[in-house]
Amino acid sequence: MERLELNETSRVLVLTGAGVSAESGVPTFRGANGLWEGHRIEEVASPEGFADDPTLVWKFYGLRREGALKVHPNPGHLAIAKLEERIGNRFFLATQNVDGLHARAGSQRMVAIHGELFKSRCLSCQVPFEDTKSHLGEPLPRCPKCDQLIRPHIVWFGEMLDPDHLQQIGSFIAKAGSKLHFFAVGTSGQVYPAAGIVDEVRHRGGTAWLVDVDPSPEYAVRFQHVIRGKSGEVLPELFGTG
Ligand code: BV8
Ligand code: ZN
Repeated sequence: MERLELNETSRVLVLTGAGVSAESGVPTFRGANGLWEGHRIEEVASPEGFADDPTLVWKFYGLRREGALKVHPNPGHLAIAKLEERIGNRFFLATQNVDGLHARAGSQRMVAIHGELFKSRCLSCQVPFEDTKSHLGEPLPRCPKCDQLIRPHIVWFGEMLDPDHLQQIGSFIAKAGSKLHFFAVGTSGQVYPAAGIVDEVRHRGGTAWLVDVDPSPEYAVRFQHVIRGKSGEVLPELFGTG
């Protein structure tokens, strides 16, 4: 397998998707071919879906909360956290995953660009709070202050990502320029704006690597290096943190 040669000016940006949690036992979206119990994920993970049927949407997230509480970080998560430990502020991680496994593996310099499964927020108060409850089989959760519905603190399809997250990613790429090594790990590159990060990296002269057990061709063509394999096996070797 190709080796990553880092020197003391190299900077590393990692983007992870559902594939990096697959070896922890968390199902991927493509694996479910975009369906959950016969519903299209885009329908369930959307503000319209929540407005139409908040009970169904809470069932989707409540079951995922229960599942995510039972899983643990895998060697792929750990290799990413170890690389951060080694190069400090020359490292940054953007994850599309909401399962919290990167933080549990020790990652700190990171943004969860599609939200966090174990946080909820009131539709009108808007302040996110820690919430590990599945709310399954209970009445819909309501805000103790204003009695408005509570929703998962997740970025749904059709919703804006946190501009601060995008700003942190953009400035990391701009500052790194040609010194940047960008790794997209376990993502099919279908969801924007995350899927567009590789184009920004290339535009700035960075080097792009894709690590995926089954790379999607229309995404892979945008990378200089494509490594086919499981992230839990590839990353410890590639990052030399095995
Ligand atoms: C926005 C939270 C705009 C939910 C997620 C038409 C209609 C409506 C919207 C759009 C449209 N066209 C484009 C859009 C925009 C839309 C989008 O891109 N849609 C796609 C489907 C076309 N994007 C949005 O809506 C975003 N917001 O654009 O706002 C806007 C602008 C102005 C004003 C207002 C709004 C918001 C996107 C965020 C959606 N939320 N997550 C939840 O998780 O419950 S997305 C969700 O799906 C995940 O977070 C993730 O991002 C995505 C799934 O992608 P992956 O992570 O890549 O997972 P996948 O299963 O696809 O792939 C896994 C890969 O791993 C595979 O390649 C597999 O081979 C590999 N793998 C498996 N095992 C392993 C492995 N690799 C290595 N090792 C292994 N062991
Ligand atoms: Zn409230």
